[in-house]
Amino acid sequence: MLRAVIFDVDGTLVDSERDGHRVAFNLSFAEAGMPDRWDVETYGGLLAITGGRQRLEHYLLGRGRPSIEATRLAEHLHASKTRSFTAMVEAGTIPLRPGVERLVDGLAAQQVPMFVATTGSRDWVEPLLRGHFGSIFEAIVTGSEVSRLKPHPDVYHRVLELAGLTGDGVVAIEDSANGLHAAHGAGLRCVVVCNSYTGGDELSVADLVLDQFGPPARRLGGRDVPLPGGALTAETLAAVTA
Ligand code: XBP
Ligand code: MG
Repeated sequence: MLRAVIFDVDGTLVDSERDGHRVAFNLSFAEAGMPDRWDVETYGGLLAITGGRQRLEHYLLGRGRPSIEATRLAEHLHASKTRSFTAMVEAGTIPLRPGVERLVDGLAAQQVPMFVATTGSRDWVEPLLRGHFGSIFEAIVTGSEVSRLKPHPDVYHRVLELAGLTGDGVVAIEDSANGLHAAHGAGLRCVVVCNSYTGGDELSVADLVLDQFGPPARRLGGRDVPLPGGALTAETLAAVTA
């Protein structure tokens, strides 16, 4: 029985990394007068480090910055990056992945409780989710509220605590190996809908792996029409918990 669904954000609900976060990080380098720029391939490698501030610190240490300087500079750059990315969110430039709205609407129609567990910062997570979904999520836990980020399960444990649930009948929807390990670490089933950055991740322990959510809903006379095979639906998620 499907008791709840917990969504990841970056790479899952939204394809936000290549043309969103990466661009915001490069704006923060430019604003600081630094020559560094993360191209698409470099950023893909850095995504192994979860947390934008931690990703910056890792990069700066790797470029030979002394530890204290790397920590201080990462904090400064990440604050700037978060302002830029929040502005991108508020300008409506971070769209949902195709098929996400259909799945969320389908779960809402069946009164399946939905939650969010993300590594991203609350500053931008809130306006992003509010802008796309209103107040449909019963609880949202972000990287701002936990000390250990994915692949640690802390963010999922926090959601389960707020929801008053155990892992039984709860499915996480993720996009990456880091997210998969966090969800499994919290005792959840996990469906991975990978993307151009995470298709090469080691995902063999996932309960289901897809490369897309399926097409957007097709409405005929104001109601959804059945979709061709391969679309992720509430029924698929219920089958994963069986
Ligand atoms: C993905 C992350 C985040 C984003 C950047 O989070 O690791 O750090 O890349 O956002 P998830 P911040 O897939 O768990 O949603 O700069 O705010 O960390
Ligand atoms: Mg993700």
